[in-house]
Amino acid sequence: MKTTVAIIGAGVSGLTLATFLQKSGIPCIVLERRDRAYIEMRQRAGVVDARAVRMFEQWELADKLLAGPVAGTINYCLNGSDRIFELAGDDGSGSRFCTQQMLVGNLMRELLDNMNGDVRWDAKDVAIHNEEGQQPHINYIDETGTHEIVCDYIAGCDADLGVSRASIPDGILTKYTHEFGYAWLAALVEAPVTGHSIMGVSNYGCVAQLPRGPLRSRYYLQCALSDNAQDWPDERVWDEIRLRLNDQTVQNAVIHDKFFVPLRSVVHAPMQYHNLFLVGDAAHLVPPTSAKGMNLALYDVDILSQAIVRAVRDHNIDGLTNYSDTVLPHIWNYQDFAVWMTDMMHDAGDPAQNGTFRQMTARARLDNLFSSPTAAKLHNEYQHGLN
Ligand code: RFL
Repeated sequence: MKTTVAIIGAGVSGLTLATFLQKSGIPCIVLERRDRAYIEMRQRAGVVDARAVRMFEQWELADKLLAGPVAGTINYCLNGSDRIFELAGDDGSGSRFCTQQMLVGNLMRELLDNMNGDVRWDAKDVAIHNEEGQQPHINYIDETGTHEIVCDYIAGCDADLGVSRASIPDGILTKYTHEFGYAWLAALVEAPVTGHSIMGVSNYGCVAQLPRGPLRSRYYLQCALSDNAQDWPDERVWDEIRLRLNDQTVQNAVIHDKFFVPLRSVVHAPMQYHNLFLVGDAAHLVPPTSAKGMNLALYDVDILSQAIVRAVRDHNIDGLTNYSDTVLPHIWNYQDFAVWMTDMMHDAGDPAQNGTFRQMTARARLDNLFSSPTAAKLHNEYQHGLN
């Protein structure tokens, strides 16, 4: 089997890239190790930033793919005292509340039902062959047997633990990483956000509540890296939410799932090797405090899809040659933003001999967002998505 682009991974980046290529008339095949039902129910991000909204608009896909209202405000409350930050632009444009699950479901319908796209679910043992001077090809196994796909380009959209980055020989990539030293407990609850989305700072650690559709929300609570499910029975989750929001009126609700996310930042560079291009979480991770992981993945897709279209249609490979150099400055800007947000929102664990030095500088930074129009403007630019 021959195609132009083999895409490894049918997450948000793989499906978006496939949709853009298919719309451009460029043949591609997506290989996904899980089944469609699993991908459709995976719940993660909740906001598509304004830059990504514009990207979908340019492809005339925004109306089909994005649902949900503009994210107009965020409550950076401090020990329960409201501090409402205005996010939306003067013209009402801005980031949109649209869960990753909804975007992925809509992409699948657009790609498979409307565009006749080719996604191979349950593709196991994907092996990438990307040696210099040879035609790239991919082998995989499914229930019908062993298959080979010969292609011109490979997009590694298979996240941090996938095979794409792992296929690059040792010594080519540099890994840059930062561990924050604490984690988030993420709890999906049967209760909507009733007012503003909350990113709360408190003397007991960070607390966040973000919408996940009209009936549900996800709470995030700062916790220790070593914490596990036994440490956090449902009753404790609700007690901590009430404590950190300083609001005893918050009612317990059904908790659908709980999991732990260690907060860390990672960049692997360069983001390409011969004809393989790394996209999204395969190349970089940001802590979810920044709410940018999915949006950075969409940024990579934007740059890569344009480069592939130019290479195939105009035989101009400059965009592909420069893919990594084009994308990485944006990624580093957002790594900086993520560190800034994460340090500001959390109790970073001051050593006893320092008093609460880091906590105090974090609070000063938060105050600045509400006292300095310049700081607020810069924050808004990052939230909307830098060009
Ligand atoms: P995905 O979406 O994880 O998709 C990767 C796909 O690759 C498949 N795969 C393979 N397929 C074939 N062969 C293999 N060997 C394979 N190995 C893996 C997987 O099955 C999967 O289908 O990666 P992608 O496309 O790079 O997208 C990245 C985003 O999903 C991620 O950055 C965001 O979810 C991060 N994130 C958030 N981002 C935001 O922009 N805003 C948020 O509010 C936000 N909240 C979050 C988040 C991530 C979280 N977790 C779970 C870390 C909240 C949380 C809790």
